[in-house]
Amino acid sequence: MSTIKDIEAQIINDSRGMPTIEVKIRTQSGASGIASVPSGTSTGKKEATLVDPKVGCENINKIIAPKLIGMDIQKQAEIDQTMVELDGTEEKSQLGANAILGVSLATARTAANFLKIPLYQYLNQYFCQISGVELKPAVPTPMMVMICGGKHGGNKLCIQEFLIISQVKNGIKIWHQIEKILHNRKIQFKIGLEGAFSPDIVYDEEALEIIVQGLSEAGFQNGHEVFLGLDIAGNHCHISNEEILKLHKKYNIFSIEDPFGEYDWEKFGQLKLELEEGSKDFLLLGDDLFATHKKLLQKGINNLVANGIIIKVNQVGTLTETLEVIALAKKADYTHVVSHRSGETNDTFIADLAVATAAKFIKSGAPIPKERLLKYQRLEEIQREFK
Ligand code: 2PG
Ligand code: MG
Repeated sequence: MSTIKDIEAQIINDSRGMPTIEVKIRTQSGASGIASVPSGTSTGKKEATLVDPKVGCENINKIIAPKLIGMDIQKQAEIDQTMVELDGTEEKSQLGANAILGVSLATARTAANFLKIPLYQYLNQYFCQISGVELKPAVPTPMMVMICGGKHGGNKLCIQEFLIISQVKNGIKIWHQIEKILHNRKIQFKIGLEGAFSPDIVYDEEALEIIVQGLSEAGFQNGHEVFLGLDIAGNHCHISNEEILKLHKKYNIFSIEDPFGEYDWEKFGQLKLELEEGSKDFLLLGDDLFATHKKLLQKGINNLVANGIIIKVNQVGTLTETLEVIALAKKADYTHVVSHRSGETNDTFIADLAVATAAKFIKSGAPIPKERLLKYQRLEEIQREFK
């Protein structure tokens, strides 16, 4: 056993140049661990509340730390529960979900360091305990955004993310190929928040055509080694059911995230029924719809609105609650996709989380910017350990 000796929070900058929280925990035994907190740009209303990071740091240093010092670092459930109770609100608005999450993630990393085991192994053990099911860790397939629009792109495209689902090395090849196509077609572009191209084009279909051309020129076939995905981010981009089905058929799109707004349960259910009528395999993901929240996921399961869920640690605010949501998803046969946020740090925690829970997929941006690539590299490192 090793007890918490001190907890220290400080401000760091995220990939958008915005302040966020980093937490360091030390134990009596000398073990330590650091974690930092991501945050979103196209956030939903159901997400737990983030406080100003400065206030969050003060809350950690002055309110949370004194409560947790002396607790056993391996008692993740008790530590998370103590913070939830200390906060006392449904949406973690008192202390801030960002403050609570920083401590929660740093706790797990410190415990893994204390035990001298990889983080994914520690998380896997805790997940098995929570879910009551034995599960072997497994490395997920990346979903990498190639072209962006909406709140991430600052351009005229409505759909937020045009993704390819494949191995990282394939993603890098395709990314470079798309860059060539944009140059050849003389399309101006910027780079969006997650390292994808934000081209100066108007039609979502044109973005899909560029991606399909890019992957075929890079030597791949859509639907074989490489699959396509969309995050419509339906809170901000309004597309009809018919249009989505048309894109799904025409471009052989495998994964569709947030096709509608976060309260459009019925539209999700309707689309799912229609996708099921087609012959193709599909993944219909709820992100802002579920907000990594157990009650919302249960509602989705009861109403047959999707077959997958995006998992974002900061939507709920503790590791324990995150793992509970994943356990529920697995029980209902939902595919869970562990996801980054548009505002990221160099912390690779989500890579270990995805492996620990044997997520089929991980969404961590284009495989180019450092804060995204680090997560994919962590997956490759784990993959080598498995061999
Ligand atoms: C999303 C995420 C990540 P944000 O909508 O899925 O890509 O974006 O972090 O801005 O909410
Ligand atoms: Mg999303």
